[in-house]
Amino acid sequence: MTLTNAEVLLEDETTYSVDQAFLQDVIHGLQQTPKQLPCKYFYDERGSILFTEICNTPEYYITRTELALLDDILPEVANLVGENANIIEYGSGEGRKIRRLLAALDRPKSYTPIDISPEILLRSAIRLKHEFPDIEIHPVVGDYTDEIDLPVTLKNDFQNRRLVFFPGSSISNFSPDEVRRFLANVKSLLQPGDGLLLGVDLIKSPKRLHEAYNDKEGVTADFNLNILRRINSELGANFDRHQFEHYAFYNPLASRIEMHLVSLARQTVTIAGQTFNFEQGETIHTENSYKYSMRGIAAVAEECGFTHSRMWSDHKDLFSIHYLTCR
Ligand code: AVI
Repeated sequence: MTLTNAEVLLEDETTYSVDQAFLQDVIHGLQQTPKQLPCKYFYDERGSILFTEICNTPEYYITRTELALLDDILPEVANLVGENANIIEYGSGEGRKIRRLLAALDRPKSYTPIDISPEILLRSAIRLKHEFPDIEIHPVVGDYTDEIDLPVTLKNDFQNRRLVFFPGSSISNFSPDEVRRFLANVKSLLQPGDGLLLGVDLIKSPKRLHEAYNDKEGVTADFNLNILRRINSELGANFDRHQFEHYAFYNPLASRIEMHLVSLARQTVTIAGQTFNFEQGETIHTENSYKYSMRGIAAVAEECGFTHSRMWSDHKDLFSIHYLTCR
């Protein structure tokens, strides 16, 4: 069997066409000790639906707190951003937050959503064009962990301020090194004086955090286990998802929620002709979700070439939004 080919040979001699990057990341992750899988692979169609359901669970405070906070601060944000700004959003999603931002700003000139999924981009671009006919919309297909090539019209506009919008605390799922790389990538798109509006989840009671990642209905558990279903269906693997259990806990030393899948038995799994052995109790580390203090995120931003101009949090200090200005 060779991984350079677009097809892999299964045990029963049939061939299977796979996404090579996905296969290599899965094999590489499961060869590590402890085993791990990149959390970006949660988001196939079913995973994205489950994530939207997580956002609506009573325990997951992030989405509703950020939306309410954003509503409160929009007039101040509009003042900071000024008129005719070019808005760039990383990971555009279903668009609830950007709608509010675009409606609040003073005649924004353009909106550039960046997303890995062309379908999501197209859908949101059509809807937004309909709602905001005067705003230029320039969708860009791209992985926001990589460098982004902006549309030429935007590249050539040195006159109007750019604002990068990165809500939802998606920054939480980056390692400290990845955060620095990400901020450097954002900075490369900006001129001094341009802004970054960043949503960041805050350190809080471990109990509250634990509940948010262990909702009673088990939606987060389904979301976590869905990655095994995805590996089975897209890479022809044979994970038995009933032999794995969702396990999420707050690690206060690292200020992060860790999500794992724990093997409930000694078992062997085959993926594209390679076997992986699991001991009973062995885990696959599937996600980290880092929580920050206000001062912590301000320090990282300053270190990465931004001035920490303004920050807001809700009255319970659950969530924060930061306006960073490129130096
Ligand atoms: C997308 N991201 C900010 C979510 C988080 O809270 O880290 C992903 C998530 N994982 C489990 N629940 C939600």
